Amino acid sequence: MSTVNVMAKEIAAKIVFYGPGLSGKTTTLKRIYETVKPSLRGELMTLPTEADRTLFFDFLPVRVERVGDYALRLALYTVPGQVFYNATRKLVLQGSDGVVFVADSNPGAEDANRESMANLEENLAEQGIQLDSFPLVIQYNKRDLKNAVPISQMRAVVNRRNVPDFETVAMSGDGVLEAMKAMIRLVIKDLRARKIVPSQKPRPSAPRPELSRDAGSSLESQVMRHLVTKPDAPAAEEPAPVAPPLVKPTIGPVAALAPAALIDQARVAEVAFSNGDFDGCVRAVMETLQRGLAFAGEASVAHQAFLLGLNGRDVLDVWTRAQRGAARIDDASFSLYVLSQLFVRLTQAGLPTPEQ
Ligand SMILES: Nc1nc2c(ncn2[C@@H]2O[C@H](COP(=O)(O)OP(=O)(O)OP(=O)(O)O)[C@@H](O)[C@H]2O)c(=O)[nH]1
Ligand SMILES: [Mg+2]
Repeated sequence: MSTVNVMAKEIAAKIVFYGPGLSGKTTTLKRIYETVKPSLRGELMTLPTEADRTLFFDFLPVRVERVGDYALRLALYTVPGQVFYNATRKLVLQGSDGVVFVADSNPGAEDANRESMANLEENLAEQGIQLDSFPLVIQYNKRDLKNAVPISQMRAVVNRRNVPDFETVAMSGDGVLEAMKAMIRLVIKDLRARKIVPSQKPRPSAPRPELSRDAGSSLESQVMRHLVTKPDAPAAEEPAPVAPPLVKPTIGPVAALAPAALIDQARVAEVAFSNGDFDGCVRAVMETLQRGLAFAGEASVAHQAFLLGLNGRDVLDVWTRAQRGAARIDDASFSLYVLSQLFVRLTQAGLPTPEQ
């Protein structure tokens, strides 16, 4: 869910890469990570199994320096494509502002593409969202395959809505940024239509901008100038201003979402995770959860979770995993995920208040 901090003039939007198993979602995110200026990106967090399949989700925070008067912060997620991870897909999809659907051009993947698109539609509908009016972009990935399914056939299977679509080769990065660019444009348009972001007002003192195809394209070029590093791109007319780093390198994606009062504790959990100390990670998450939930007021943990709109079963699950000990990587990653949810809920609730 997009959040707008009017005081800080910052918009945060969540974009999810969706699609069948092995279609190239994680590879796409890795290419984006490599392309974005280091000063504008956070850590890429991936949680693969031994066979390199996404277990829970991948996450990459990216900061686009300016959209009009606002700084745009994007949280890019991939879902696990394997059919039996639907519960995880639903969780990751919650509160998303746009979806990049990564379809597989492999001839054997036609059914999987169709089923994954239907699954997206169904999971969004459960959240009260109609795909017809939701920002959606399609990548036809693996176009390098000699026997790639013809585009017209791919379109017939996954693009009945005629949304912007792109041929991509995530392995080399071909087309990936074009798709991302279209996604950003649609998300911003949608945020404006929903009046979450104010429309760009003309500035009387500013020189008249050159005519562009539409309002979005000038915005888009502004966004991309700040976002992308292309080694072979011609030099920009004026040097892009140096942006402050999104997060200090020592802060990972979970701590980056934390309110200031909880950043250090969240970092303890993240550092434990990256050191393979999964027990320590789950314990640190539990302590941080307790402190964070306390911002909801004096009440039982269940009531605090309820007030913040957190799933009580998830909170209980973290508790159980912490008590049980001998935590594994999935215990730790699940705990970090629940902690991220808490941070998002706290931000939405405006907690902690300055007095706290
Ligand atoms: N030929 C070709 N292979 C690709 C391309 N993109 C990804 N792959 C390969 O496809 C396989 C799966 O890629 P991933 O990015 O892990 O796929 P995924 O969609 O994240 O898969 P899940 O996490 O299981 O849902 C890997 O072996 C990639 O190297 C591409 O554009 N062309
Ligand atoms: Mg993956």
